[in-house]
Amino acid sequence: MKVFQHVTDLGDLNVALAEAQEVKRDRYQWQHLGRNKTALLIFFNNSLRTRLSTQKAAMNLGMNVIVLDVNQGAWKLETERGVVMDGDKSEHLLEAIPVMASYCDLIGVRSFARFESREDDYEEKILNQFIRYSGRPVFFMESATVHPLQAFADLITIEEQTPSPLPLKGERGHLQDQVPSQIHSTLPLEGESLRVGELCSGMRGGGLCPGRPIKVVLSWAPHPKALPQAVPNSFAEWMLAASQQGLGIDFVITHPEGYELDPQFAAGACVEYDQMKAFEGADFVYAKNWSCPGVTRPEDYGKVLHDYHTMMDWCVSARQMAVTNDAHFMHCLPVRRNMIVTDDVIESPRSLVIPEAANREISAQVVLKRMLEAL
Ligand code: AN0
Ligand code: CP
Repeated sequence: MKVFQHVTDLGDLNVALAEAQEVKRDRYQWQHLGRNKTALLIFFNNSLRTRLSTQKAAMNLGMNVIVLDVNQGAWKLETERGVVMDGDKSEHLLEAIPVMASYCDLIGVRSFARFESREDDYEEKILNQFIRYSGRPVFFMESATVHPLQAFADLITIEEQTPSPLPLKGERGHLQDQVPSQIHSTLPLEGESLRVGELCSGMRGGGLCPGRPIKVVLSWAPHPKALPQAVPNSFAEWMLAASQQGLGIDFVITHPEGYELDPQFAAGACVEYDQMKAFEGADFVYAKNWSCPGVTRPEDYGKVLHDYHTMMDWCVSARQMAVTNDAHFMHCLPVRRNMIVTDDVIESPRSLVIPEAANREISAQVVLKRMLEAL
């Protein structure tokens, strides 16, 4: 693997999920792969989980790790070509990238959306320069539009928390032998594809039953500041891919009008503007704030569309969770309590925020392992 950006970079998700479980069984069994190899982790933005979990994953593989916080101690970097550099930026990305690449074997980059230009953000102007000019494998640690290490960890978490693991292709016969209460999910027969969005028309009542996919709901929630779309973009992309690969997931997105996600990530998803309706019968609720993606309102790209005080109904609380199928609560963290989710929901036994964060080490290790194997 030379680039880790999209779900397609990982190939078959059943294989990747099995590899994640193999990592969990013994995460130190590939130390030889990383011997005398160096991972460089470059942060243009803050991080707690990505920084620690990716560093830990690299160390599990026997790698050396260098972490650079560009805004703390490095020269301020110019990213535009053709600029007369008479301002506060002392170095250009076009020199910095090959220099940094000369000290390492793999490069991870975090560079959030800047909200200055939708075109620049959605063209991944910064990360694409790393891919083009570093000559090294590059993995995205949250870029302007995607956060694939998070989405992979989320998928691992959903699979683990589904009582009967999401079945592999061809296991339907095996599932039919089980008693209904053991079965939490199923998938189409070989050759059938799951129709994403069918849930909108035919929602089941409570109780798990054989022959039905699990229902995963991505819900917008209020936040005082403009946040990127990277996390919901990737979550949508990965849930839809999992669905299309037959992992038995019905995926629904709920948000106020104006927050429609870019079709390159969310096309085919069922969108329900009524949050309570979307939550009915959900098995997993994934909360996240995002700013206006500029799809239905191009002029509002990167904006918070309403005063958050008027949107507090969207904060995930016991009221919404009551209509779910005893759903698990998920969030990528960091989370603002009593904005995105109430204290009682995030502290409840159904909350997965800690195992989800722990799985960041696993998703990163699968990705780094594949990159080392391809060196
Ligand atoms: C970032 C975001 O929403 O993209 C990182 C989340 C992993 N969150 C904040 O900036 C608070
Ligand atoms: N979820 C996540 O990426 O967290 P950090 O921003 O702390 O890395």
